[in-house]
Amino acid sequence: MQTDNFETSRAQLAARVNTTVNQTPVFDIHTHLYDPAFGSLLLYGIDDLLTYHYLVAEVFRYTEVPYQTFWKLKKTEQAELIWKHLFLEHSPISEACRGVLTTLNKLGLDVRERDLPKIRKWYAEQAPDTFVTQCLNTANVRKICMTNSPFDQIERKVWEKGFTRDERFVGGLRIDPLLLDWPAVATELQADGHHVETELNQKTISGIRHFLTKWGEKFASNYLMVSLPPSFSYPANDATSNILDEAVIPHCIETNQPLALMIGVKRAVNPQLELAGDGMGRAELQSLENLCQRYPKAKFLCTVLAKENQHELCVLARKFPNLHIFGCWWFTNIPHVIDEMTRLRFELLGLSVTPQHSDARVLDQLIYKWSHSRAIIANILTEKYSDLSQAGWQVTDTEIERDVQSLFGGAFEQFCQR
Ligand code: RAT
Ligand code: ZN
Repeated sequence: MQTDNFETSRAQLAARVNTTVNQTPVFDIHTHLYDPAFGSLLLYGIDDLLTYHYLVAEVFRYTEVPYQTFWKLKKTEQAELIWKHLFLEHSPISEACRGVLTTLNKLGLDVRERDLPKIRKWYAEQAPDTFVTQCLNTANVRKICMTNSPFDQIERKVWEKGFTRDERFVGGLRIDPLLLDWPAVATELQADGHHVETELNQKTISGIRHFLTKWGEKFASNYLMVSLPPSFSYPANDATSNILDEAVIPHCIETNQPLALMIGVKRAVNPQLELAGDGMGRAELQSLENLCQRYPKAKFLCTVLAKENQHELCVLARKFPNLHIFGCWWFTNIPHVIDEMTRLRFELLGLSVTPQHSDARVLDQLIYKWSHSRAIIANILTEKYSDLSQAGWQVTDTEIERDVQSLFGGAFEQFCQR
């Protein structure tokens, strides 16, 4: 009898939590999506969904088509090859494959038919302007942070020309080449009108600061970001540490913007796979500890790629209020790892984290990435609230709403404003 009561109240609690998690709009703090004013840079539709680099890596598990031949194919032909191998010849159980199906299904398409031409036809009938809103509404996303790079020539042209911004798409300043490719990148800063030399002297540092100010203002950036290799080491006697100390961190403190460190990517492990060819490795988080300790006035956002680094990262965040951890990044964005990481974070940090971002590169991906993550987050939250009820603490609907808002962007916004 008592078990029955417990089951009933647990089911009711799960229903309340699910409703709130599904109805709370999210601020997606790291994506590769663009404001619709960027035109063709904002990818959407079935061919972009199918040629997502996560799926390109997977198709080469099955096909013997040479890399060069694949890259010479038109996007539609690549998509057909991926559809054939990953969806028709094998059941599409990987997370990236399943994501395509969740997306189509939630957009109202019948995936049972396995009919690619019909799916294409449906997409061709959608009006691009309303499709953006349809995707955001279906995914229940209120705001999206872009990844804006002053080193991307195509993107730069749009910024230089100017456009009316869609307020749902906010800026983020990406600086990988500045931190990882000095002095090669100095010529790009010079061409952009900044007085820098290859030597990191005072003149160069002020030129770099000028560059950061210019693009940060143009993008109205919310934060600065960089992806770093597992070998990232700080402090070190190298250009990366020097530029961090002299330019990037002072700029972040002065403009009250966090610096997002995404640590653990090994670029071009298989260059033939192009964008799909990056790998990963375990990072050495002592460097992050050194940064948080040396710069209590700077704010750091961090996500790490290796599963093995997640526990250590949570413990670091317990030590440093200037560190906010976010997202299940890239190879960790698979259900069993999201489940494990989210539990780890909640149990060590309570609600002072941003458990997920989408990393979407194709607009429609917002739908599956958030739907899959919401289900896992709701399940864990239910379990945690249920544990509290065993101690006599009954969470109210208002408290659930407050907590979910915080997880879905509220805590991040507060951290940025601090
Ligand atoms: O998840 C991805 O799509 C990766 O290719 C990367 O873009 C990564 O998220 C990054 O921002 O470096
Ligand atoms: Zn990314």
